[in-house]
Amino acid sequence: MSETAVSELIDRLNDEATQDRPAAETPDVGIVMGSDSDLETMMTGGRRRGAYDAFVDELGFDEQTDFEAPPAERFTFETYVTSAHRTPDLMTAYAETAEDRGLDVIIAGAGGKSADLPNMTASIAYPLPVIGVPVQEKSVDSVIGMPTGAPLVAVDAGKSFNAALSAAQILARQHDEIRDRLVAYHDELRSGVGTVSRDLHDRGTEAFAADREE
Ligand code: AIR
Repeated sequence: MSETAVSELIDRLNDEATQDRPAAETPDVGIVMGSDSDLETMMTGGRRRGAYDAFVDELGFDEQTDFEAPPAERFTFETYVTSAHRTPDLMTAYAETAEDRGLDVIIAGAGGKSADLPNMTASIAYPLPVIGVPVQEKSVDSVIGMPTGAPLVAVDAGKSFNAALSAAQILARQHDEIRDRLVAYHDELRSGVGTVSRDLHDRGTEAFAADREE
């Protein structure tokens, strides 16, 4: 990220924090990641589905790309890259302005052994809840190892899909519509297991596995 881009983003966040926009028009969830190399794990999964898939495909959220022009969908998230080590000032600005910008919860993901974006964001954005996503297995300790009095909730390595569900659970305490969407998602999940179980048993392993590989 060029120096100008970093300063512009910091100015933008600070400006947005002064706008006092109605809650329905600001992003409900802020997603930050340490690098765009985290994108697949954080958003669209690859081997596993990610936070983007959970929000957009399962819960009907939309991505808000312009703070001043919200999409028609009521519930939204926004996405930024900010590194605890390469751009500590941008990380700080994001966390400091999060509440005033109208966010209700942050999902923060980072990888490597010094995955400090989630824990630092949680400390600065406090009392806003932060859900940490260790991008890799080796990042788990640095994400979750917080001292007493400095809270952070976290999901297992790579499980950004679950981070999105957890964020929605927090929002659902205020919004019945999100609660209903979460329940509908869970009902679908249950019935999917039922269908698979019945097919596996009734068709037998060989036929079931052959169809799966196609
Ligand atoms: N990272 C970036 N800044 C601080 C940290 N810990 C993490 C990113 C990514 C990993 O370092 O979250 O998972 C490697 O980043 P990159 O950009 O070298 O691919």
